[in-house]
Amino acid sequence: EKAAQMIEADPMKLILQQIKDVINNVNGDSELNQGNKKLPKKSNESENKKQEFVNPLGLDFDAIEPRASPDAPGEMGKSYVVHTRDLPPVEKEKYDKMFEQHQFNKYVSDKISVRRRLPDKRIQSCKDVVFDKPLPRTSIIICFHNEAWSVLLRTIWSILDRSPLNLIKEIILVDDFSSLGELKKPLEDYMAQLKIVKIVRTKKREGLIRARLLGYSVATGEVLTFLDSHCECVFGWLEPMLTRIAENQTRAVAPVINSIGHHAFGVDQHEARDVGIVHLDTLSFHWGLIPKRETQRRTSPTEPYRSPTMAGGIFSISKEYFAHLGLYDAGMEIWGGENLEMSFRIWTCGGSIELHPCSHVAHVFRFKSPYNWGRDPQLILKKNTIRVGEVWLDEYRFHYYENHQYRLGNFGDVSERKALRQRLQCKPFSWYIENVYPEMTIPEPVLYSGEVRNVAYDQCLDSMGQAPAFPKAQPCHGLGGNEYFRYFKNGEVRMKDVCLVAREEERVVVWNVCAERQLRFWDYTDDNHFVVRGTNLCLDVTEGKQKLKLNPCSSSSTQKWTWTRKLAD
Ligand code: UD2
Ligand code: MN
Repeated sequence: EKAAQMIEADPMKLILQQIKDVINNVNGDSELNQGNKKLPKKSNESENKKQEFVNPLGLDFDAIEPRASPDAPGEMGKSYVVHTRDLPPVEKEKYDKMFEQHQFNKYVSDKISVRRRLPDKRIQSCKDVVFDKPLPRTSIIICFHNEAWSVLLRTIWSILDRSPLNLIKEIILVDDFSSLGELKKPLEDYMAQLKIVKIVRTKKREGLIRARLLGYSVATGEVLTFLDSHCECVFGWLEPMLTRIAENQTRAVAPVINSIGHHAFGVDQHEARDVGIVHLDTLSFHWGLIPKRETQRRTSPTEPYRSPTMAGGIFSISKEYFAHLGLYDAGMEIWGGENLEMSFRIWTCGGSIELHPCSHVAHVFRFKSPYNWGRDPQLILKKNTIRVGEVWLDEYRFHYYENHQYRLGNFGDVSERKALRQRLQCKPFSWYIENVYPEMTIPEPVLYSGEVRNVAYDQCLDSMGQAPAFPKAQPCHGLGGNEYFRYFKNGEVRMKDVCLVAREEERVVVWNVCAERQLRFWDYTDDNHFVVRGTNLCLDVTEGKQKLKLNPCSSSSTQKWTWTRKLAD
């Protein structure tokens, strides 16, 4: 109550201070760091021995929102196809406009009941599990920015209709500064009927990361469960996640994320088939096949998979553990990066991420972000991602930085997050690679990168354009581009898949797609020479200070080249 009032007064500032305090009190000696602390058993308030769907709210849901008939559009998760050619022009215009606005078919969603039924396609052994132990109660936190009414409501009804309500402490809707009118008073009026839903609103656009922190600050359940605002929970989704956390508080548990088609809203209910992974060169999240070692480790079909990363939107975590780990990085904006930050943090600081094969939640995946980011999305994502790299990746961050030619831009202050990592005594990223994600593809190490500057003439190696090209020495322009190179541990001077190649016969160099049987390996010596490996030829500049030649190696400074930066030995 009190917290809610403070939020009214001065939202983010107070929250962030509160959050700072939590983070500053985090330390690595806690029992939680031992990795096997159970959630304290609370009173029988959270007993859920009965698995019938009692409605502790005493509400008549059907009076609030009657269900549609079984043959109505979209029932049982079926697709509902609308052919725009059959629509009158006015309708067609509406259809297109809504699609453009949400990047999914709102027109179709509006035709489907917000309480549509879904089939239960879980594997039989999941259906057979009996949950007879008391489980902790969860706060469900859903952040949204201008979400479509029918889609948001369907998310909420899918929780109400398919979860044991005695396990839900509250549903917290965090409105991240939406402008749509229906998400204001009408949403409040509607949700007031449901009693279990709280609405909090940011006072300016905060982005999903700080919006979640606002949700956290008002949550009162023992467990937090995050959901996107365009999800449909499948029967039995919640209990398996809560069970894992009740057994061990350091587990973050995610469901199998099924997809809701963004055109026809059909629900595809595939079984668990992939885990979350990460690509180092782009520092981006991907789905990857379940590693063999993991399938072999599991002893039962209902056992969760350990996942190196999480997709980010849908998971449960103990509230105490979430705080112990340092919540989220409040310096991240709008979207992206927080899921990897969370993943590395959980694993290296003593916890684990699991993907539960018995828990299913469907989510509308889109090709394009529908909402306004305020600034260039690429820059925002880059900022968030660099914060992840700076704090968690040690020397492995350079693979990502190389991709941006080290133009990191202003990524803010990360000292507090680094201090957090210290206090929690988290393991190095190399430990994560070895123990959590040994299948990770590690790009060839880069030893040097940047400009290659000739000592005699103060000119820069320039590829002179796209391959194939004849490189030259040119005035250094400092813009990267054709004057940005990398020297790899294997001896290649390369950008992406293009190599600096020696032609021994003609004594020249060319810029060409890397291929077998090329003279493309160089030894960069302590005295700054590029020697064509296995020869006595060195990269040299002659004639007009521009033309590159291969000459017998000598002490001439025309054969000496320096790099902008040294990254490793
Ligand atoms: C995925 C995650 C998402 C988040 C994101 C990386 C799933 C299913 N989804 O992208 O949760 O981890 O990766 O950051 O794993 N939102 C706001 N304010 C904003 C922007 C978004 O409240 O400024 C809300 C939005 O309405 C939605 C949620 O945050 O409910 C996630 O955004 P999204 O659906 O665009 O992200 P998604 O699914 O592409
Ligand atoms: Mn989403």
